[in-house]
Amino acid sequence: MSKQPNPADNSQMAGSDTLDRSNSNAKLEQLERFREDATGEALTANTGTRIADNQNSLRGGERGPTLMEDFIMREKITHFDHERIPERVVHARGAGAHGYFEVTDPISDLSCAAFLGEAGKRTPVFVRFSTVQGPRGSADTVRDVRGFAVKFYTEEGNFDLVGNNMPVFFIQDAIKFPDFVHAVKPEPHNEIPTGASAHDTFWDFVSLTPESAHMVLWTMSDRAIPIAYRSMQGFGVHSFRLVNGEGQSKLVKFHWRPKAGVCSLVWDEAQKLAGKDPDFHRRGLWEDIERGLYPEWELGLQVMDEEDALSFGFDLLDPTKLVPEELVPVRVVGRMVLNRNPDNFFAETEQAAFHIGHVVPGIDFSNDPLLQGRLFSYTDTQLLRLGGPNFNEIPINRPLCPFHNNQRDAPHRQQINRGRASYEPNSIDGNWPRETPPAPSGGGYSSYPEPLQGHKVRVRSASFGDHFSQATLFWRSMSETEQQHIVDAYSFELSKVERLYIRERQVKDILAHIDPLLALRVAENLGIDLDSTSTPKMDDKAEVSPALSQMNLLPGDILGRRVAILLTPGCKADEVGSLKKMLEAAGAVAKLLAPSAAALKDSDGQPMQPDGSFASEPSITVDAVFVPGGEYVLKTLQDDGVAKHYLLEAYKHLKPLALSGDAAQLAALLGLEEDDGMLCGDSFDPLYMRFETALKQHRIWAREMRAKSIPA
Ligand code: HDE
Repeated sequence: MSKQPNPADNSQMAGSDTLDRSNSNAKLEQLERFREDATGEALTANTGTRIADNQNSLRGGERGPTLMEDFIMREKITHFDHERIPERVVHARGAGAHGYFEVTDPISDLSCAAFLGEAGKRTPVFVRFSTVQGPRGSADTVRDVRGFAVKFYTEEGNFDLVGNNMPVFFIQDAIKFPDFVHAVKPEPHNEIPTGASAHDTFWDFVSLTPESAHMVLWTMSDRAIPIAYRSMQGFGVHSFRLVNGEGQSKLVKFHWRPKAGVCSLVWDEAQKLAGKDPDFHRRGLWEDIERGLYPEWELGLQVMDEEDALSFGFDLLDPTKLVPEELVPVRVVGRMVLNRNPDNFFAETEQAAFHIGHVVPGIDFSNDPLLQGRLFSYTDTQLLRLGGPNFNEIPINRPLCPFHNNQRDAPHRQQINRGRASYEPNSIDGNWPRETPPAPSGGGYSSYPEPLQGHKVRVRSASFGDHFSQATLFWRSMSETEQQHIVDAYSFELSKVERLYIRERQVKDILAHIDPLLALRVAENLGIDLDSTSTPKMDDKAEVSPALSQMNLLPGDILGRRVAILLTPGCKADEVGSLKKMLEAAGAVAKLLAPSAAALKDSDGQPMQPDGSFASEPSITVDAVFVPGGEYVLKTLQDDGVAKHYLLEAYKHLKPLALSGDAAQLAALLGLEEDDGMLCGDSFDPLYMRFETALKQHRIWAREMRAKSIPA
């Protein structure tokens, strides 16, 4: 294979945010020679023969049969017939983007990984976000865990951090994964439901599997309905191992912290989006990157001594446990910016093959039994999905650093290996390619020499035995609003379970052990009798972890927020202009919407072209709504059912709404009570200031009770 430029050379990497994008992309393209652009090129067969007619197949006579001889038509249709590959068995639905990782606090004290060792060093990354349950064509906004998989193309090889947006998992041992996945997937007899866990087999399994209690609580929380990929935290989940140049090792948990804060949809909104814009998350990611509003995360580490593996009151090897940040603070070591959309979904996002076993010197594994099983699964699944063992040669998967070995042949081999010896040791080719001594002197990978002892057994360590304490911690750390959403989610999901004994088991055997009040509230909604003597007593002094509540993780700015500006004939041109300017200056996206997609005349008599209509860009696709004043604003909107629904729905979903000038009369008309986010005003500047403050809060939670009476 030809030598590629070293990806660790920062000058080659996706440039700084301020660099001209096309310039930095051109540099990357030098690295990625496999990208193809057919502009200006002739249409050819795969063998290069130029095609004269791509409209008609070869026929025996104008009205006669098509001839077998038509190699052009046959090649084209054969290729088409084979276009699909098996979708991922889990995480089938996803979207990806390119970007870079930059070190802010080098950690050579902890790891000899070169890509983490120097401040300012940049490494290209490809990230794929996904849902777990649904197939490739399913909706983005369903209640589910999100995959958060990052491939770092480091100078020492690829490192894949294949994580989720929740810090724990449903099971403790890989051998249970097929059971769990079979239970959550659509039911086998009718393949229903798509993209949902609200069905009997899922709740049957989890109610019989207490180790899932903590993670199920996370999936019933707002974390399972993120507003955007850019607003999700990411977690490596397992304890991994870092090894430094002296061979010293520490256990580590990886964290991604979003600059955009952690924000979620509300459930009604998530459900409606699944129908009106099933691509909501992938569209948001794509559009933000095209607009230059690059999603960004900090990479943080929680570092623990191996001797402390059991000293926190749980086992660091147990993937159903998190390490509270109040116990071990997160050390931020770098940042990741996504700044380039893929050129081709299939070639990049669909063919990306992540593997928890893709590591570089300085990063190693722990004995977490879930992690250990994953080390087998990911290569195995790619063999089927990508059709053989050469998937590392597919452009999106190949390292940007050189790679050479004696592996040969197999389907779809891309490399043409020169030389006579494909074994080692050899004397015919000078014994090349050769081993490298271990890091740090040589840089060869050597596994941490962890001492092992014990009998060959199939047992679960007793230190994995407490399934409820951390679920309780999570529940108690939630704000009242978040707790209410969790109660609503359990009640919704369990009410879809047909078998009443499964509902009851989940409430009595699981929820009651997390918190009696949680159990009581869900039981009440389901009409289940909970004998208070059967619910365990809880310790009232149970601890809380403020870092777990997303109410404490708001961004403090409005970057990337989408604001609908509802235009009406005669709307005030100066207000619309100022609003657009101020929102864009703050990094928000202003969407001009009108009763139809046609241009209308503003207060100056000038045509104003909307970006879309009230119907084409429904309120569920935006974060807030502003109605500028204008001569006909009241008349136009009060007679327009779609517009009224727009405002009512935005109000119901607790979004900031501003009604300026004459538009303010709509509030009384629609029964929208003024509050911290339902704002009316005659004077634009103060109204805008209040609006922006409300937008920073993301939702007006205090409105939630009142909004329940809104039918939209
Ligand atoms: Fe995965 N997982 N997983 N998983 N996983 C896959 O690999 C598996 C687990 C995660 O965007 C598969 O290429 C087993 C935990 C993500 O392409 C498969 C177990 C976490 C993605 C697989 C787990 C994950 C996958 C399916 C239990 C969070 C999508 C397609 C031992 C830390 C990656 C594929 C992408 C994908 C197996 C548990 C994250 C079948 C056996 C825990 C983000 O190999």
